[in-house]
Amino acid sequence: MARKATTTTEKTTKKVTNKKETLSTDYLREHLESKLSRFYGTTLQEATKDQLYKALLLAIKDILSQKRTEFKKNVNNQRGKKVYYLCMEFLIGKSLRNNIMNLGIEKQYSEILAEMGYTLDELYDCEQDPGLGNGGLGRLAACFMDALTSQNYSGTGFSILYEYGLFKQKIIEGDQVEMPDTWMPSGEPWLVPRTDKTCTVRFGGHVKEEWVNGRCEITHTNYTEVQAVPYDIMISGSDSEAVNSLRLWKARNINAGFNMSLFSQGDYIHAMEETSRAEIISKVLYPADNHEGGKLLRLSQQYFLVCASLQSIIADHLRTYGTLANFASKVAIHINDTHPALVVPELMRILIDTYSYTWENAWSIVTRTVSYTNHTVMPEALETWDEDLFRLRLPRLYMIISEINRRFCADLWNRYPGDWARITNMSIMSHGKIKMANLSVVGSHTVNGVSKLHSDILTKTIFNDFYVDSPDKFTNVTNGIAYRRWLCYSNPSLAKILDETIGTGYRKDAAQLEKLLKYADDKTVLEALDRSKKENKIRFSNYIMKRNGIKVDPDSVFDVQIKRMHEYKRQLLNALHIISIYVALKENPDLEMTPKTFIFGAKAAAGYYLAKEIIKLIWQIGADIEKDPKISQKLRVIFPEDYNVSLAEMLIPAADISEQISLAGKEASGTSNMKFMLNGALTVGTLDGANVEIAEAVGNDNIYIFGLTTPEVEDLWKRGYRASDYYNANPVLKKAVDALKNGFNGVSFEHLYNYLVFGGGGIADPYMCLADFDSYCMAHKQTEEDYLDRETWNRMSLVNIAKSGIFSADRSIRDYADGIWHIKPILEKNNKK
Ligand code: 26Q
Repeated sequence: MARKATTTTEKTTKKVTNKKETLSTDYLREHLESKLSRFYGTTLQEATKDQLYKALLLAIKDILSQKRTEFKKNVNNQRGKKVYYLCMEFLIGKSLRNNIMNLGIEKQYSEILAEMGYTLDELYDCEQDPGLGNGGLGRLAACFMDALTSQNYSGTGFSILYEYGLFKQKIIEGDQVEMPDTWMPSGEPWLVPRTDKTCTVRFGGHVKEEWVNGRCEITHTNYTEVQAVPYDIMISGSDSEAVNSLRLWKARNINAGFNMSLFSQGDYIHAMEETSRAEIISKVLYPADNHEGGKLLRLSQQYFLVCASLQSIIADHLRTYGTLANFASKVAIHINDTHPALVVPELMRILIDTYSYTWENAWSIVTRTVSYTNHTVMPEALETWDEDLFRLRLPRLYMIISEINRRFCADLWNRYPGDWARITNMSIMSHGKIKMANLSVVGSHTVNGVSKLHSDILTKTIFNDFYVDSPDKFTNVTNGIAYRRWLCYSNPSLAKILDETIGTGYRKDAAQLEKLLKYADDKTVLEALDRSKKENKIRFSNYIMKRNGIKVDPDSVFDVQIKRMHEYKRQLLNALHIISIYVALKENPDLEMTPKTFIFGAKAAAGYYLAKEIIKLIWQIGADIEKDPKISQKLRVIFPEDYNVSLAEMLIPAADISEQISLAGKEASGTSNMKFMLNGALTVGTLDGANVEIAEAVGNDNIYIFGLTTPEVEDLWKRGYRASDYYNANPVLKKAVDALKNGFNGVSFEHLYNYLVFGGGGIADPYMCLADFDSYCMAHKQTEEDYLDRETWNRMSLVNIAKSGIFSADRSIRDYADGIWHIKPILEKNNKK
């Protein structure tokens, strides 16, 4: 179906509007042709797939950019309050499909590409997955940008343009090997460089305070300056007027690449060194997750993000209002975990040193502007900085934090005289460390946890003293997910069933998913769900064969655990259960069971030895089973390497069982639990994080809850946990744990055996896998029974889908907007309701 060649000059004179109805197939074809001709000197007929991909991307960027101009006009006219979301990670995943779907123009593009013999899916495959985040926290930030934009809020994300995102994972004979992630070539076209908005960030040097005419003048000398260059990614919303930006900062040497004076003196090496020193700040994402780093470069990254973002926020505010007097009523700054907590002292510095505010007035602005989300209660993940290191790198901020702390402690002393324990616990600086969580609480007007249980634990444990002091500061906002991405776009077969059964209203309003409950006894709908799951399992099997060369049987039960590898998430408990099945099958190869495929996806922080050992264990169990043709008919374990957002998008729709098995009290929320539920998988989980709310929503008949509760864990911990008691009391468990000594596929895991039973140096089995083993196995037994009754299983699956609406990020964002940021959606110019 060849079409006539077009001319090679850009023909687009027509303005792209933000109205969907004007984006006709003919118009978009012409628009795409103009991109091909202008940038590649080619035509639709002659373009290669790669040229088509790039031209399509440019076309979408054009549409977004026009929409963005319109939206910005409305934002400025309405002078509403704006929110700025600061986060060291934004795990956005691929953008092309999401933008096309959000803009509602997939049908038009499918038609155009079909004329060329291509499908949209083929072009989506050209995009790489940018890994600008580690896991849950970064993905949450991305889901929140989507929800903000889809609901017409004005919000900007700020982060770092890491040249290398999270490492690519290779697994070689069970060993994780980290490879650099060069995401830029295919991701770069989304970036809009805003070199006109470049600013500078200062590190180190000496600070002098001088009293001149009754005010304290600050002079900062001998500092090093680094440029921060912004690159914007436009964020589309679904069926909305808004286009927001994610602004990513790239570090650049102040001499724009090279010190010419050193260069002309022939000192090439030093000229290069100077450049790399500055630019190293945005080189690479720290691959830690729920684990403290404490490295100087990480501190530099945090300050770099904060300093550049605040300059951008203030410049924007001054452009509109010409004053900072109304700053707190027009600006909300949110810090996602403590990583951007330097916003508090940095905003103080700017207000006092640059704009001559008094301490009291500056503090009032800061504490009315900043809010903070905590994502963990685990002590090893709570950031602290060594005071000496901090003072050298950020001398002025050190002075300001000291003064914040001095005033704060003096106030505490007035109100709790003599209560040293309380004051030490609440102070921002103690024992030579700066405690970032305390700085965040003190400098924010609101602090929230990310699930009901987590928010409750915060006020009862790590922030209890703060809570007693100011209870109104603390609140909960349960996490949510961009459900259109995680259902409508990544699971089209389920979306089609929903469209046909309950209408399309749920695509705008997730609460309408509940309409599905009416069909809980409708055999046609239940069977359609069953077929859709099967289709997705086949789709995943084909995908994983192509991606990793792994063969899976779509007729087996898909039991999935995908998340960062961490002791507290207890992939080891899952492994012990698999070993127990394996042992049973070895004893009786004719044992009747529905074939099961256990699927894992996980990266371990590069320096986290135990996590890497657990990857190896699971991989070797899988390899060992493969050697037995009979057993591997019934039991398989696969560990596809390099788990990322794109893999999740294929795997979650195909899952039958969702493993959410962290030790109660440890997982702040979890968000994959919500994605699985939305896609009809049934949860085997502990009462931890958002699992508690999932159980509440679906009822105990539609979820497999097992294990100790948070108070039981605490109680057992206090009484003295002895893993060996469980080991000795349960022969099935004992056999599974003992099997670690002989190992799998010729590799012994005796150290893991020791870790579980004796504890090498520390307490044995610190995350209580052995205590929960028995009830975990019982939960699994129940799933096996229920799975055989297809109607019951499908009904449970239906209830999970129907009840997942509350876990939409749209709801989370409305909670933040109404309860914390106090912002309102931007109304269309002619639609002021
Ligand atoms: C800290 C210091 C130095 C280097 C790295 C870090 C660091 C980096 C990332 C510490 C923590 C993180 C990420 C934490 C995270 O992803 N937490 C998860 O957040 C999700 C969203 O709220 C929750 O659903 C998960 O329960 C929580 O584990």
